[in-house]
Amino acid sequence: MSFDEEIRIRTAHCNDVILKFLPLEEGYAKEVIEAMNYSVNAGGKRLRPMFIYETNKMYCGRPEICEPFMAAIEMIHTYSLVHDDLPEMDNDEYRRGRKTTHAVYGQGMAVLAGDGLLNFGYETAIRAFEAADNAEETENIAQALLLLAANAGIYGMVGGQCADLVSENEKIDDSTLLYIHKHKTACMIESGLQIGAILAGAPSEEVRNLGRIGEDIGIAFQIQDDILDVEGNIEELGKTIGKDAVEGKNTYVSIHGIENAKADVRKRTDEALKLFDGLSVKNDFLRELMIKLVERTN
Ligand code: GRG
Repeated sequence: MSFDEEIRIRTAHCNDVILKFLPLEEGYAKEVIEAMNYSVNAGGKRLRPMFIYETNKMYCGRPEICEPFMAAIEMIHTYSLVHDDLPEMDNDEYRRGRKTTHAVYGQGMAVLAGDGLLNFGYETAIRAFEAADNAEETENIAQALLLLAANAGIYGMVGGQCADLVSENEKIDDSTLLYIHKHKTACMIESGLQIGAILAGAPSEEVRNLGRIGEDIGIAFQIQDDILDVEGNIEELGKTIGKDAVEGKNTYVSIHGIENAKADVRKRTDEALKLFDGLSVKNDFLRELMIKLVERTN
């Protein structure tokens, strides 16, 4: 089977899992639930739930425990995209190949849909307790919940988005840019890789290393995003090229130059793969997925 076919099968599996947990479009809150489901059903690569599923499988976890977290992380990720697309933030009209949530439902409803997805995400993850069979599983779920909330919150993705907003139209140094990339992008990737392992009761040393792998891959993923905005192909990317430069954004390329950016992607990827190969269990699919992500052209 080709790798693209393997990705297609796994994405379909993630979609099936997410669908099981989406709220029913009924009652007085029907409009906001429709807007929430519209955003989630718009598709996307489903990377974060895929990471949870793959590391959970590596350490022989139970699907009943990891599935609520797979759906939850995608809901939380989708809320961040819905809010990021709003006119007051990135002001985007298209996302995942369709009109953005505010373009279809209006800004007020898009804010609410994001709020709804964030809260329903946690509500969904908490449901994993219902499937816990023993004290160890209960403890693992509590630990995974804390990690999810910490990586999505003010010391994670929200913190990164804040630093990004504050530094708009300002010159920033490379440590501020690294803070933004790590928190805005890498935290939720780290979270995915670690949550699957935690839920399966993986040794804490391995969970720590998965965090370092996620940080390197997440930052490399974002640097590659910056590179593609300069060198990408419009047809392949399906979006405008050069937007960062036109808007005067601080990117890895604008601060370090394109060659250094490419070298850093390679260095971070190599470091992540070395750590990954040192784990006590293997996952060839996940290894290849990480390489494909940082080498992507779209
Ligand atoms: C509003 C709190 C808040 C945070 C927004 C996600 C985000 C933070 C901003 C979106 C802009 C951006 C380039 C973020 C970096 C992370 C990133 C590349 C997100 C897109 O993730 P993918 O590529 O998207 O996994 P899909 O659509 O495939 O799920």
